[in-house]
Amino acid sequence: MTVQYQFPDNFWWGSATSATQIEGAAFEEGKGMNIWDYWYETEPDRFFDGIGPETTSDFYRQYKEDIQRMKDIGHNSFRFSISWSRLIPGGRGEVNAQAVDFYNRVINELLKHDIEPFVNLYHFDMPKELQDIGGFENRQVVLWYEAYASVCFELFGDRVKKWFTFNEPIVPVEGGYLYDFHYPNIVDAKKAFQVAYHTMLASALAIRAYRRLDGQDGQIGIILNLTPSYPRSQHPADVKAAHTADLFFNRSFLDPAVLGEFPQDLVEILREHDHLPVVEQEDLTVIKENTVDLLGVNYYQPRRVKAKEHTPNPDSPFMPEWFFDPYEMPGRKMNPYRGWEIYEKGIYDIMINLRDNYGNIDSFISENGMGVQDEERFLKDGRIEDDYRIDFIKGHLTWLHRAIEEGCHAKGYHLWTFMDNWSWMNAYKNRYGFYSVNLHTKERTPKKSAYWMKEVAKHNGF
Ligand code: BGP
Repeated sequence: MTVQYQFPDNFWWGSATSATQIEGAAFEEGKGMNIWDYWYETEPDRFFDGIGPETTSDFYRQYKEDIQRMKDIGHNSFRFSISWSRLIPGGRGEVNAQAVDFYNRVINELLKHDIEPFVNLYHFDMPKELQDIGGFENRQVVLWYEAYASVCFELFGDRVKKWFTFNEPIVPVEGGYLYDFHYPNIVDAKKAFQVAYHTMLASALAIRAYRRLDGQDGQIGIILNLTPSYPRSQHPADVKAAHTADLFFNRSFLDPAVLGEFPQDLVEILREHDHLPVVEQEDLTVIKENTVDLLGVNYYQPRRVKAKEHTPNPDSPFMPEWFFDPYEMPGRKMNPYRGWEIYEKGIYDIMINLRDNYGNIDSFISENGMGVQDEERFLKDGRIEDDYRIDFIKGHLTWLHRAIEEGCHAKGYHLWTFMDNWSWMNAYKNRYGFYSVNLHTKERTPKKSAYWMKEVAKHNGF
């Protein structure tokens, strides 16, 4: 294989997953209930084909073989999340010994195969008991999260050296408090901003706890889904719309995580519309002093906007969409299954922005991937020929490579995801994995992209 795009030494090749989406054993071995288990139990019809989080690829039992499969395709790193409600069933209080044992076995197995564990503490899965008292709306839950994070560092931090406080903290805010696609499906912008703010406080408190503990010498960061915000035109009204969308959807989390403060323009907008969250003064010092070492970037699609066509009715509920309209750019390339735009250069624009405006912080692509419906259509001689996925990855890696050549500190690329897994509302509708999974037999089969990735990892490029 001739290598045209050579990546820096020790580049992280791997994939990302989350507990609820892969573990299974949702009601077993001492695990407590989280909001997904609960929502499925009470409203199963909300989920595609009525399939809930107890039907997964069963990583809980097959982790050993799966880690061998990771090794087979050249992974040197792998992200999974700890399920808060598995480790501490009620969200606070007693630790579940079976969970400790499970995560120890996973970590040790990864290390045995020279695959570095990247451990995320929270992937949309609030313990149900804590959601009942308001979830992250409630300041007390922030402190229980900090306690949970500390337990994880103490139990596993001797071997885990890459930690992440949250995956995509904006998603539970959007889904749960603004747009009604995640539990607790409330639509209330004031609550949304409170939850967002408390999440960033929780992240900073966990980082502080990590740094205060003896013997913790790894890196700690956060994983954000960044959606570069592009205006329809260079007309000042369009540019302003894109700037405001960027404030709400990217900088609201990126600035406090990396720079230690919230963007002043955003604070002004919220103040003007009486939507500032309740803040205790000393929190801002905690946030200032506990910024991340490492940033995971999940990149799927950009956000295209234009100036508002109609002034919003001041009596309607306050929403970020008061400041811009979505713009469907003619001719844009789409993933028709997921309905997301594919714009490879977005990955480069994100990296350049991090280089120029965020101190060129160490980062990596922590998720990028292509969900495809009815993938069995591409089955040939027992294997899914997912050339579209290879092209998708190549396109993004080409731009990532260029960003690195231009001095960006991008350290790795993780695909979403390792094997087809359960997804929040969509269950098994869209498949993303390097491995396909037969939901009935749980049998895993490498797709063409898995073989391709093996070569990429081996040559550290393509
Ligand atoms: C990200 C999440 C993942 C994953 C992925 C694909 O936002 O971090 O958990 O699910 O998106 O999205 P979906 O599964 O909704 O197609």
